Amino acid sequence: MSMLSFEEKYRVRGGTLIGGDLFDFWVGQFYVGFFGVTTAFFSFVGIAMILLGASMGHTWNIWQISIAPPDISYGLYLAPLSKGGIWQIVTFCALGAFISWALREVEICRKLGIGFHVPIVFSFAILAYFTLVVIRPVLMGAWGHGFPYGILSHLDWVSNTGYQYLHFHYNPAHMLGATFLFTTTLALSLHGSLILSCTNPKKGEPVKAGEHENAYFRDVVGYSIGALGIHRLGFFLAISAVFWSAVCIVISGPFWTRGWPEFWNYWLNLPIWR
Ligand code: UQ1
Repeated sequence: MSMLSFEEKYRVRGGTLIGGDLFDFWVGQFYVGFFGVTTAFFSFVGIAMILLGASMGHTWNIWQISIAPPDISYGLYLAPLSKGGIWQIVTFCALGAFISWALREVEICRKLGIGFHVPIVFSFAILAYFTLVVIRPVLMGAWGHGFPYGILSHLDWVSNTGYQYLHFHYNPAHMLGATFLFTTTLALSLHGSLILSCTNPKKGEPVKAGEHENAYFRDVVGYSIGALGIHRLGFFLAISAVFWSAVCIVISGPFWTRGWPEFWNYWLNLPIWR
């Protein structure tokens, strides 16, 4: 892999959060660090537990393998390995690996002297998972409210949980989450196509830059948000999508137990109509 011009200055010691110089080294092109070691450890143990859980199941069909959480009757206690305990260990390892990865990103940001935008946005993704398997189950009083780890089984869980509230599209936070999700894909498609169009001009023509990018959007919609602005907009849209998705599921159960369409009866019940 080619060396970037600033790599000499970036590949230096320091910037670590923990462990000092002990893990401050690279394996090939990959920075290790204390959190690289913990990421590897949690990933190894977590995947080993998934394989153990799969071996105790009734199928090796990749679509049907599933590691289920404990029965609701176990509440917030630890369950035997074969009765959801594996799910609990996998959940712990997954969070250990995700958080380690985010902290490794922080160490790399510190070495590069850049902002912490990447680990901050990634922590929103971790928050979404944490909401589903820890915050909501704890608020509802049982680990059994977490979702099962399987390709089809987690889809069944989403479908069943949605129908439990009759129609999730009437959940106001779900509306915001879905709208931000679609707007994120719109913004990224506009941005990705604009950058590709400027960096791949007709054969023989020079690569275009900022002026052309601004001119294109001023001509087509009368406004250009700018090269830095589009990334700030993407950052905002992406974390908003994840944030409202987390809100939409955490309020379903702990805050609202009936069908979501019924929620809007509050409007008809306002005293102003009497
Ligand atoms: C934009 O205005 C812009 O500035 C030049 C970009 O920068 C590279 C973009 O990628 C995009 C997509 C836009 C257009 C965005 C809006 C909100 C008009």
